[in-house]
Amino acid sequence: MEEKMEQNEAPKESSGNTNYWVIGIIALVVVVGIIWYASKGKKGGLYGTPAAAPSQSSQSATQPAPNGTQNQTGSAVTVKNFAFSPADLTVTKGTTVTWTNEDSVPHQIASDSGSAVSFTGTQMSQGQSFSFTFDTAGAFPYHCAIHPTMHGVITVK
Ligand SMILES: [Cu+2]
Repeated sequence: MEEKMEQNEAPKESSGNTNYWVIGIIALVVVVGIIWYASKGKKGGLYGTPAAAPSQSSQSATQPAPNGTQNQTGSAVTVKNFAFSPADLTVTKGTTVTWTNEDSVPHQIASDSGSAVSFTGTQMSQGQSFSFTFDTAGAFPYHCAIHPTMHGVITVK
């Protein structure tokens, strides 16, 4: 009987100690939280608006986004359904334009006879591509040598 009494009392004491620990830890967390929040508020007041610093990155977002994701430094034109997409592409000087044929029939990029820059590729089967780097500013019309009704323009600035 006496042993049972001792066993019952023991958990009571330990649980009492545990409660003190929990209260102490909670109090510590609250105090640290208040100090952290106060110091954060002070910094914001001293240094003004910290959100103004990283606004410079939005200025360089004028580059045309390529259709595909194959080449990072160039621009992509998709040849699909007997059409160029985009048919009118504007790039900066030095940009490599890559045409990729997604049709089951072959296509062939060919600059128009009046174009100041000549760029004519070989026949592209499905999945094949042709690349040309434009180093001269101007508007350069092209077509498909196999299907003369397909037209496109590369504008270099
Ligand atoms: Cu074609």
